[in-house]
Amino acid sequence: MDQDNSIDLKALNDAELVEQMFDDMYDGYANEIAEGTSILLERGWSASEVLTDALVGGMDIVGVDFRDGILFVPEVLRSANAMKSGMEILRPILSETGVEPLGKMVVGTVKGDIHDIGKNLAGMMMEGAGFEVVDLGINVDVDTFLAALEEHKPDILGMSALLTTTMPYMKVVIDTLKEKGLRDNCVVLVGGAPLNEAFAESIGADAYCRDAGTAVNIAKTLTNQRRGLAQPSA
Ligand code: B1M
Repeated sequence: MDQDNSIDLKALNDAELVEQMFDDMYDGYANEIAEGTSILLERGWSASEVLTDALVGGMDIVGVDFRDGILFVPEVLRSANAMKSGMEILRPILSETGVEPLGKMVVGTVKGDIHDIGKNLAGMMMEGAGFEVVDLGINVDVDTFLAALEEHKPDILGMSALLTTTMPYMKVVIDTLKEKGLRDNCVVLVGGAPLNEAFAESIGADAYCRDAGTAVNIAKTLTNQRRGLAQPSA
């Protein structure tokens, strides 16, 4: 399927290879992204360097042309698929942990929103840091979130939204938790490109996570704080 792409990726130096991966991400060449990811790892790049500098960098370029109407949904889906092929190789490395779970997170992309790359990344990084992660997927409604909180009793509820039209749904979930007296049972973390700290605060979340690494740091801090506090049961 990646017919004309006869470039020998191994023959390229690091900078050329990353540049080529940007092109391959743009063109949605999943096999080439997987190969490029493996080559960079073999050359000693860390998983997070490959992720940030090659994969996310490539997706940023796709995002700009999507915004400007140069790329459309089918093409961007192919790029997303290519990105996932690289992420699958990084997943075991990012998720590697030998320690006892630090806590549990239930995470999902909110109702109306099908973007899942960032949510998946945050999940992988959390697993890598030693958290158990229950991923509810995309387009998750409030009832599904509530059922998962009841079933898994997580320390953290993570929500992701990439659209300005879906981010208000996070407030629907938090308000429902409040109405049912469940809000204090877990830390609520929110993430996604259109959010910011002020928004997180305004909807009653505990914190906004700018990126997956930030999510890990905040999750550790807030779960430790919670455990340090004497929890009056229920
Ligand atoms: Co969409 N899309 N998209 N899209 N898409 C954006 C978000 C957009 C900014 C593009 C643009 O115009 N430049 C724009 C939103 C504009 C807005 O609302 N202001 C947009 C639009 C408009 C749409 C559609 C409406 C287009 C249409 O149909 N006309 C449509 C909506 C569908 C829907 O959801 N109902 C749509 C569809 C799609 C695709 C299906 C084609 C595809 C998604 C495929 C998939 O995810 N499986 C897609 C993609 C790929 C994008 C862009 C190009 C890339 C998003 C991405 O994956 N980024 C995006 C443009 C952009 O952001 N550059 C765009 C990489 C990812 C690693 O970053 O998700 O921000 P991010 O995650 C980060 C942090 O935000 C944070 O950590 C992550 C890692 O560091 N984080 C969390 C995220 N979630 C977290 C949860 C946490 C913690 C941290 O919990 C604890």
